[in-house]
Amino acid sequence: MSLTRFSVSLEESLMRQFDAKIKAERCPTRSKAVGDLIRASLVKTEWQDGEEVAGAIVLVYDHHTSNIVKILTQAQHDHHTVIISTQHVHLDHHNCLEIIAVRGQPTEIHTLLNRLKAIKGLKHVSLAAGTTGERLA
Ligand code: NI
Repeated sequence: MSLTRFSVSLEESLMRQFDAKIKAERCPTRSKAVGDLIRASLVKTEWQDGEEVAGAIVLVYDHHTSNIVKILTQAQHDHHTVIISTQHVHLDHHNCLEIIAVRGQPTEIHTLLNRLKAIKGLKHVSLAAGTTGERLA
């Protein structure tokens, strides 16, 4: 991978804030931190532009909640085209963690996400909006 140098002009206060942030996050260099920001921005654009993307939906729920397992299974079957796999972890006697790996069009993934968010009894629903990596250096 060839590297290119470029210079950036920023307000001093913004640069100080950025340096404090990357120090706190133990990022080794400014170059790595800037590269990460650029990649995150490109991934965000992939989601906005309707490119094929990948990610994970995380759910936490009490499996004793009436019909919730049945409702979740039905929702996942209805959106099977964007679901790669589902991992179910029994956290304790009551709580389950489910990680749904997704790949496909952002609109279809958001349709699934919104359907899951509408289910009563879920304690947590979140999306890690990732990338297939195909369009990123
Ligand atoms: Ni469970």
